[in-house]
Amino acid sequence: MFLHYQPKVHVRRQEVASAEALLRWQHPNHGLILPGDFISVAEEAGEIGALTLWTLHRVIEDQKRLAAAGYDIRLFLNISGMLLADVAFVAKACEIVLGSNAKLGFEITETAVIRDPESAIRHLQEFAAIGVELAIDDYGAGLSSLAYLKQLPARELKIDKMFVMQLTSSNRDPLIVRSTIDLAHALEMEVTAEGVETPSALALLSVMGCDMVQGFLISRPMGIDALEAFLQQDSHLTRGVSGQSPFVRPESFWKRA
Ligand code: G
Ligand code: MN
Repeated sequence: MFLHYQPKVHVRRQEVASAEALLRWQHPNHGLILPGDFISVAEEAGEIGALTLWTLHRVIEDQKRLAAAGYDIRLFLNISGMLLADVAFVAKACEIVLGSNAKLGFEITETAVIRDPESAIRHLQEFAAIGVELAIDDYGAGLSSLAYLKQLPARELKIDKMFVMQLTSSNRDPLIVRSTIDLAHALEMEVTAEGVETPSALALLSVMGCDMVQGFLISRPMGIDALEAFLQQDSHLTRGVSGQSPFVRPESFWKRA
């Protein structure tokens, strides 16, 4: 198992705001396996807690390494909904986070909260209280949980990529995305669009007031070395004489693509 990181870029500030850790499994026979194909297996086998704590340790090491290199960005990891009801996991995770002094965030899918809202909300408040920023992941993909949304101590709402990937080719998705952005802002949350793959989607999201974007247009998930190089390149470009940010590419770039 190893981690890849995918940056989230702040649209107005034109800078990398944070990055999300994504677990990958390099299997000797089956090749690269993505979390969608093994997380549920780990959950069923009762191994998800141990796997997530392992990930947490790795992410803390990587966050410290980036901070030491001058890029003290927050690193997010995905937390399975199952673990939000697990008292032992929450206690251990809090202990590790408190001892780490690293800038961290947890991404939580909304469906996770619906299963056992009371303990989930209480545990999320414990994480928030020790400085872990919370993001609601894959918003819109599960059952709607507007009733819980307002109770969660989350600072960020991530719109599921299924709405973003068809943004400029569908009639309804732009309406859903725009109203979700407005809803999140009304609840004083920042909005991230995942699955941003085209310049036209980025342009539309920017006009709609979306705060952050993540997707193949900006970067594919990459190893920690590549992330550090990406951040280095980004800081040079944003400080550059032209004042041009790497995310604003010349017209010729899009014509090629
Ligand atoms: O559930 P979650 O949103 O954490 O899933 C992230 C997954 O989506 C990762 O495995 C990542 O490789 C994939 N992903 C990230 N950006 C894009 C994108 O722009 N398009 C598509 N199709 N997949 C993406
Ligand atoms: Mn996620």
